[in-house]
Amino acid sequence: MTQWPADDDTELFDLIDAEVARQHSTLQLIASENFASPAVLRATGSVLTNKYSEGYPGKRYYGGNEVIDEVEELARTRAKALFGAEHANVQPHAGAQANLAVYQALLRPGDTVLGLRLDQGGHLTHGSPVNASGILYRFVSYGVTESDERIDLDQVRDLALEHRPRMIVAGATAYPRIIDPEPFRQIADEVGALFLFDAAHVAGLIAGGVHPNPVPLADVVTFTTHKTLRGPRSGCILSRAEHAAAIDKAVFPGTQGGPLEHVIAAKAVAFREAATPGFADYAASIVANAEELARALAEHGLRLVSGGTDNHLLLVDLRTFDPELTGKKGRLALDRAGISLNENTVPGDPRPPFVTSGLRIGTPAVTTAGMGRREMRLIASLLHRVLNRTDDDELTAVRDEVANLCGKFPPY
Ligand code: DSN
Repeated sequence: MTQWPADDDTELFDLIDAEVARQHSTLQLIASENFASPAVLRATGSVLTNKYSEGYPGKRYYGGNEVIDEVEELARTRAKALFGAEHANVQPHAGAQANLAVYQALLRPGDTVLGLRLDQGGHLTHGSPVNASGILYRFVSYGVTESDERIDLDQVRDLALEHRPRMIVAGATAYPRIIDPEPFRQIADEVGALFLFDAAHVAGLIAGGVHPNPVPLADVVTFTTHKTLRGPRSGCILSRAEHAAAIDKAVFPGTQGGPLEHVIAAKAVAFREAATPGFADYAASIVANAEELARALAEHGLRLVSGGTDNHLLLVDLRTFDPELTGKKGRLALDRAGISLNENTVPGDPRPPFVTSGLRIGTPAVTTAGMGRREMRLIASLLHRVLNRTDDDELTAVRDEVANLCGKFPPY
């Protein structure tokens, strides 16, 4: 038997215990987070982490991959079945790597691409000048309308006709409404562009049948597996068969080395879990909770971007509630009260992204924990108390109430 070093790293494992305690005693309202299932955690922590498996099932550069091949094939098969896709690449380490690989597969440096503005809900990999996407490709950004703060499809079409992009990207990280893939497909067809739908945030809502599935319409769909989909921290690419070879080549050897097969195994577990009727109920509850939270916050006088939500997140514009209160100040106060979320720019935000005038609030994790509409109303009142310029005693009182609430809904 191998003489392993003693399992006595209390310095590190005490920190993990502290994080377990934090996740059990504070409210997790970050829209891109969730609690992974015990089975997902088990696969992620398995001996599959020991294996090198550069290449793909049946075409590896290392021996001993007969079991790994079955694991990765299972993940690919389940991903394709869950979303009805012709091809799946389950190797991207994260959403950013998935998007970068798609660009490398289907674009040439300098090609023009349309994407949603970062400060109106887009993502760094949709053309930010500080990201490889914005450095290597010529991104042109569309935004939301001033009137109803929904994606301005007229602008998408006008920009597409003017710039003739090689690709149009739909998808967002801070947009509280359904993104309908149909008009994007039509515009892409009109100008001969490829259509990429980045479903990172809403993959679980699509799998659960509460949002339209972009797979039949888009050339490629990328997503992350750890947000609404509730799997391990990772990414995935679905595509039409005609793009399969180029995408596989762009993931490996194009942009990544050895795949993380323990995480791929955990993705397989998550895809199976997401195919159950229970998951469809879960996805519907995420949205119902977000709608209830939005209603209750509006009753407390907080303005919601676009007037509400029909997905897993809401964006609060703090400017009308308290012109002096920035997103950052709000988030820091909420952190002290045991409520975890992030500051976010809102459309037309005059403040920089590090300060912002908004808060992004998500319901995937609290819904996994079993909270429902009644708890959403309580959470709205706790949020309101903190944002209402509370003193230290009030923050402590809210923190105690948060711990009491979370104690009734332990995720593990
Ligand atoms: N960081 C993710 C989010 O919070 O939305 C996007 O990459």
